[in-house]
Amino acid sequence: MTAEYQVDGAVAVITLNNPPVNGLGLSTRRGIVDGLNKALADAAVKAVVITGAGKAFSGGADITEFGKEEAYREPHLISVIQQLDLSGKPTVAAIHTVCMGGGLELALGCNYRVAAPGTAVALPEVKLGLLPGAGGTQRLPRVLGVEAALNMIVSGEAVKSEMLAAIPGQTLFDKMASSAETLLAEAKAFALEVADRRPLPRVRDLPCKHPQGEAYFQFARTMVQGMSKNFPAPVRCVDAVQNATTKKFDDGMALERETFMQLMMTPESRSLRHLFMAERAASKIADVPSDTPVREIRTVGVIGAGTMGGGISMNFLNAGIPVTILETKQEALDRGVATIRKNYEAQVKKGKLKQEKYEERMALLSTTLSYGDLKNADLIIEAVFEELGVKEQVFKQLDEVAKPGAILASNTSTLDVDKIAAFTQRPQDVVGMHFFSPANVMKLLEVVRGKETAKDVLATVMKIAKKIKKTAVVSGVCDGFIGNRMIEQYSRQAGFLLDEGATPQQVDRAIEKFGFAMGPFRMGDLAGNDIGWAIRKRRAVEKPDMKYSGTADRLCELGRFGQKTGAGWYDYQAGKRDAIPSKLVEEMIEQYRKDKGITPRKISDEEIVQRLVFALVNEGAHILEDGIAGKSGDIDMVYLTGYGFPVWRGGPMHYAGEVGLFNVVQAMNRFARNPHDDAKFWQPAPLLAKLAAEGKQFS
Ligand code: T1G
Repeated sequence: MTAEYQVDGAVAVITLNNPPVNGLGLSTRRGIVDGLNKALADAAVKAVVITGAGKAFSGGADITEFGKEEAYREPHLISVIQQLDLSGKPTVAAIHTVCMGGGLELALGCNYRVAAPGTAVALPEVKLGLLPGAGGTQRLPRVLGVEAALNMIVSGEAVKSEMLAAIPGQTLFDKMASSAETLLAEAKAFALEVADRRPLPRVRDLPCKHPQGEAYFQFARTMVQGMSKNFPAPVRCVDAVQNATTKKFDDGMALERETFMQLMMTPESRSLRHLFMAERAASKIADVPSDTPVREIRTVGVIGAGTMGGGISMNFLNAGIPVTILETKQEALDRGVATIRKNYEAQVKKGKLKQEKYEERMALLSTTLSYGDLKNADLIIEAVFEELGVKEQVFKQLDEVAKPGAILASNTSTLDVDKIAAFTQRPQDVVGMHFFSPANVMKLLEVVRGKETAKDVLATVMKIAKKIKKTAVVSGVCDGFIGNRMIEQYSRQAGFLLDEGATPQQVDRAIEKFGFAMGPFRMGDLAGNDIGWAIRKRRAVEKPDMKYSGTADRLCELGRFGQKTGAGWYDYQAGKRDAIPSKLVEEMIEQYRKDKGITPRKISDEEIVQRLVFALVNEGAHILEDGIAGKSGDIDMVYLTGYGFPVWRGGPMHYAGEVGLFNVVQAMNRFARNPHDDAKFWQPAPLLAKLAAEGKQFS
């Protein structure tokens, strides 16, 4: 069992030992009960200390058990805590490092709690679309006070143990240890001190009141509802904590349990649990062992001080890593540095960045016009003009000057990383690092693995991505990698919907109601419609049979590139970003339909959403078949962190599973029969058809 028992004099010690964070899986739960029974049966034992081995007291329920039958096998965590409640000998939780979710609930079931400073304490269940399901909503308010407890439960955020110990009147911690190193000894000594104290103090016996109960909870409920309209769990947390102040303990517990089981079954919680696992799984690469040695990244070079180069540089400066930016002209360097300064100054003005932090970061930045100054850089990222010839110049120079073992990365979003690698004598050190604009804001980083890219290069880039707070997803080499390859099909469908009778605002409204941050036409106006225009021109040469609506080209021929030209799919007033439906664009679309002999029809929002989202799903399935993405969860992470897909729907591939792949395929068959659509595209990808036929999901 993954909980050890030993006796030290009159104190028994139960040590949770289920690496990496002592998740309360079945074997751990059994180990606790087993240890408790031994302690109760041993007359020499006067008190029991429970603590955690390694880097956590406990990270809570074992998320690797979610969805498995072990999670539902007795002893449930609630049953374990009931044994603590019924214990005839004092139990002391010795808490350190991480004490979260069920781990905190376990500690709350003990008679006493001794904490080391610096311990991250949280009830993060709400982030999984749940609420604490083992008494957290009933016990935490009893020891921390209703308002502090409710804040922790609704936010799910971690609070340091010493902050909680400072809350007036708190009885969460009976004693603060002087350090994590001395915690166990101090907890044992404390256990001996209280060994004979009776009655044993139980959190459940404490009163729980709020002086203006009704009014306070009404206010809390209104606030929480306003902030979490797409998530049911937060407001249920408010109900549960209110129950702690109005109902008997056992009744409050029963209601908490009932709510927990209900929330477990919600699509929102399934999405959040899926994304919690997908985010952690994304950093694992099937054929790159997690103990692959990584290269040290002490200094970074960035080629290009444009929008991307500047944004990329800020990521490393923010992580305290020195950056040297190289440009070909001094004024380009000056412009780039001025933009970085402006971005930081804006954050300082908003109070998001301290002045001294800003100065610290700028002190890490240097600039140069000479490649020779990059000779010591451990990682060099080029962010120059998106044209193969220009990339060739850059990588040939880098090959000359970069030190052996330096990682050479390209920020390309559409070019072939293998071709770029072939410009050097060291293709094994070349990788794609595709940042998304604005690079210092967007969390997504597509790590493009060339066929020669070395495994330790990948492991290094995945590690440095975590350090600069990016969600890194590995992509193989293909046109558009993962995100842009899928968004191209999504955009094609958006164009066909206009041909067939929808307006840009109807399409945007429908998909934004579904939950996207921004519809395809507002997105085009923001990013620039000329980007798609250039890609379609390339397509016309490379893939002449790839069908598009002609409306986007006509829009660009009118010079309506979007916000940057003051008009795009929508009209804009000077200096404003509000998208105003454009009569001129609607007439252009109507004329296009006439030219094509298309009689417009009324298109439902449901069809709009299905065609846009299932286009992502079908292309995503092809991407999985081609091995461009290793896991469907990776594709979901790309869409969540790079394209504004609604979190509560879990990403396109997860969402397809929620709809049912059978139903997705049926819808695609309907779309294939539409003469104005692209029947060839709507042939279900073989992987999708296979899974649908077997009644399975992508993950
Ligand atoms: N169970 C099992 N494994 C876990 C885990 C957990 N609860 N939490 C993290 N891991 C794994 C993670 O997958 C990774 O594995 C490794 O630990 C390091 O994680 C009844 C039902 C604890 C603060 O939501 O917030 O209790 O990749 O990279 O940055 O009310 O993980 O190494 O193989 O994040 O140091 C509530 C979620 C569950 C805590 C550590 N608990 N975890 O952060 O490392 S629901 C949570 C975290 C519950 C009860 C309900 C963080 C962390 P691998 P990491 P980290």
